[in-house]
Amino acid sequence: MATRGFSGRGRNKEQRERLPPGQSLVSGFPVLSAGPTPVVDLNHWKLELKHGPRLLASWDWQQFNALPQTRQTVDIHCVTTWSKFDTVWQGVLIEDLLSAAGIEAPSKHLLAHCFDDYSTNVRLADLQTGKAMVATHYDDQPLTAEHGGPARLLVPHLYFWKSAKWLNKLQFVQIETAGFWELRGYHLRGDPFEEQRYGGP
Ligand SMILES: Nc1nc2c(c(=O)[nH]1)N[C@H]1C(S)=C(S)[C@@H](COP(=O)(O)O)O[C@H]1N2
Ligand SMILES: [Mo]
Repeated sequence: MATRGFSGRGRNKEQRERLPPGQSLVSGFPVLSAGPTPVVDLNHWKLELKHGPRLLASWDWQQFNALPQTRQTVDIHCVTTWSKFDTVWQGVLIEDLLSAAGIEAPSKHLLAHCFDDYSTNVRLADLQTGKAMVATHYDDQPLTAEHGGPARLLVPHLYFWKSAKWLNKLQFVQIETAGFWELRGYHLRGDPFEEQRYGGP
C-alpha cells in the first residue's frame, strides 16, 4: 500500500508507451460493424486464397481447423480511439496458411474479403509479422458472431478496421487497392503508432 503511488506511476509509464497517440484504454470489447452481423453456416464456410481471379487454395471448416494453431496475447487499437491491452487470440498465422497452400506469394498486396461484403487492403509485409492470423478463438472461446466468428483476420499492429471480420477470401492483387474504409477516407496502411488514421488527398 505504501508504494502505491510509485508503482502506479510505473504502470502508467508502461501503459503510455504501449498506448498509441490519441488512444484511450477500454476494459470492455466494443463491437463495430458497418452493417448487420452475417449468419455464417459452418457447413458452407470456406476460406479462399486467390491471385486476382485465380484460385490458389481453399479450405473448408474442417480442413482449416486441421492447420497449425497459434495462441497469442496482443494489444489492439481501433481508429475510433479505443485500445485494449492483452487480448488473447487463437488461430492460424498467415505464414502457416501460405505454407499450407504451398505457394510463393505472387504479389506484395492483398485484399481481405468477407461474408458481409466488407473488404480491407493489407500489405503482405504487414501479414508476415508472426502475429497476423486468421483467428477463430478469442479469450479461449470460439469467436462470437458479433466479433467476426467463425473466423476473422487479426492484424494487431494496425488499426482494428484492418482486422476483417467474417473473413472468406484473401486475394493477392498486383496493385494496392483500397478496401471499404480506405475508399471512404481511411489511411491505406493504418499504423496506430504513426497515427495513420486518414489517407492523403
Ligand atoms: N467484415 C467486417 N469486418 C470488420 C468490420 C465490418 O464492418 N465488417 N468493421 C471493422 C472495424 S471498423 C473495426 S473497428 C473492427 C471491430 O471489431 P470488433 O467489432 O470485434 O470490435 O472490425 C473491423 N472488421
Ligand atoms: Mo473501426
